[in-house]
Parts: sequence; C-alpha cells; structure tokens
Amino acid sequence: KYYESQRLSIITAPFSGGQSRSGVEKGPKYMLNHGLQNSLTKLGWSTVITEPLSSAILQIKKDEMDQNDRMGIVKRPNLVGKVTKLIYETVTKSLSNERFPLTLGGDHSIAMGTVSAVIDKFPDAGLLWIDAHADINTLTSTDSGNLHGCPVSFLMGLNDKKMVPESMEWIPGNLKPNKIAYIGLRDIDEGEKKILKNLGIAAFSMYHVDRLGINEVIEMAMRAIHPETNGDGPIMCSYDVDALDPLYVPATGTPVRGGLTLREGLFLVERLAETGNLVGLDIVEVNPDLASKDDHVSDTIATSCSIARCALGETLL
Ligand code: EXY
Ligand code: MN
Ligand code: MN
Ligand code: MN
Repeated sequence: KYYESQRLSIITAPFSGGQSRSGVEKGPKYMLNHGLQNSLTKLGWSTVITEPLSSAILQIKKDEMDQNDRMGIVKRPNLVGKVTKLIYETVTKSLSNERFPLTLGGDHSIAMGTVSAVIDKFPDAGLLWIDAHADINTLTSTDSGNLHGCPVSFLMGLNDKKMVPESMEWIPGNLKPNKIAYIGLRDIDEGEKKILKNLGIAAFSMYHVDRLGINEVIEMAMRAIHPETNGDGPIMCSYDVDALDPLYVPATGTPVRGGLTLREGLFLVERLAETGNLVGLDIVEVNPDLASKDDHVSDTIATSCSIARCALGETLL
C-alpha cells in the first residue's frame, strides 16, 4: 500500500550519547559492512544511504560536552536534542521523497527524531515499540539519567514544558498514548509502570508472548493502534534488538534474559511486511564493542540485518 515504487533510504544514526557505553555508534557501519544495502537492493528496493551525523564530530562533541551538558542527573540533553533534530530532518526529507526510512542506530534516543518525522507525515500512524524496556521515563522519573530510557515520554510530550531543555523543544510530541503498543517488555522501572497504567498504554510483555503466542500478540498490537479499522493502518516500528533474547543479540548495551526467540523476532516483522502497512523502521542498540566471545559480534549483526530484510519483504512469497 505504501512505497509501491520500492524506494528506500538507509539513514545511519551512529550516536551513543543517550547512554553511557561507547561502541553503539558503530552499529550502522557493521550492518552496512555485512552487506545490508546489497541484500535490500536484491529485494527490489532502490536504496540510497544518508548520513545525517558524522561520528567523528559527534565523539568530539560528546567528550567536550560530557562535563557541562547535564540537567540534574540527565546526561547530555543538549547533544541528544541537537542530534535527534538532525535525524528528524533527514527522515522528514526521505519521506517527502517517498522513500521508506530505515534508520540504523545508535542508541534508542534517536527514535525521538525518527518517530516524530513519521507521525508528521502519517498523522494516523501507530507505533510498535519492540523492546525489553519501555523507554518511557520522564526527566523526573529517570533513575539513570540516560535519555535512551526516555524517548517515548518526549514523543508523547509528557515532560513538564518548564523542564524541557531548549535543544529538545523542537520535538513535536505528536504521539498519542493510544497510538503505541509495546512488544517484548520484561524490564520496566516502577515509575514507568505507573505511566503505562495511568495512560492505559497497550503493553505486551514476554508473559503475553508466552501465554498467547507471538502471532496473537502482534494482531492484538495492530488492533490496539488501529482500533477503528481492525488493525489496518500505517505502522512505524522502532525495534530495539534487546527485545530478542541475548542468545541471538549478545552485543547490546542493556541485555535482559528471557527475550524473544529469533523466529518470534523475525516473524513479527515478516507479519508487518505482509500487511503492506509498514511506513518506517528503526533498528537500534547494536553495540559491536560489547562482545565477550568471537561470534558475539557476527551473531548480533546477522540477526540485526535479518530484521531489516524480513521487514522489507525477504521472506514473503
Ligand atoms: N529503564 C532504564 C533506564 O531508564 O535507564 C533502562 C533503559 C534501557 C533502555 C534501552 C534502550 O532500551
Ligand atoms: Mn531496550
Ligand atoms: Mn532504573
Ligand atoms: Mn529501547
């Protein structure tokens, strides 16, 4: 239904400032070196690569700003605000050129840019947030001060306007609480649980995947974000690879045991591809530096690239 001309833009987001473990900025390079562009071209997508950030400049900025760029315990709000705005502008451009935005992270703070841009373009889009974590902490609820644990609260405009730093004021806050569904949750902070409950947000944890099966969970999630049309409508998917069990993606910053199997994680995006409703995809939190065994990096990269290929139609007949 969307992107019938099969135009695609791979947007690199080599950013690590939303958390404290370096290496996650290497995710896009590793996925591209794995041959991702070529394999998507073979699926029929005419692909361009767009690089809104220069990792070299960013690393310097990060080091420079590390000390001063703080708001209480919140780390690097100015840098995160600036970087996500660049990503927002690039995704917006890609969408105006009728190109599907596939954004490769980087840590999950980059979704402040990608999701905002997709909802600007498709105001009725629903968001599927595939993650072990809810990433909905606010500036006041966060214990860690890491902004990759907070993107959803900014996307929804949940933060007190007086507290939002100037660099993050651009975020439109265009995501409504009834337009998101989570899949894969298993490590949620107490403050986040309250927010999810108060706002009545659709959240499918690993418990639901075990109880209902991934097929039923994905159908319920699609109906939750598009209730009037029985699940039919544009879908943005922000896929944190830590939703999968660390068996399949060991090289990620905040692994949590007991996650999706490889097939569950791929089935999910295969189903999205089948609907023809997918309008944007992020793949985030791939950190090649966090490997303790030789095959950890190759396993993680292979899995992450499979997510992209399956979401873009590889396994459809
Ligand atoms: N909830 C914790 C925090 O706010 O720090 C952990 C967040 C991990 C976020 C990863 C990206 O999904
Ligand atoms: Mn996560
Ligand atoms: Mn915490
Ligand atoms: Mn995440």
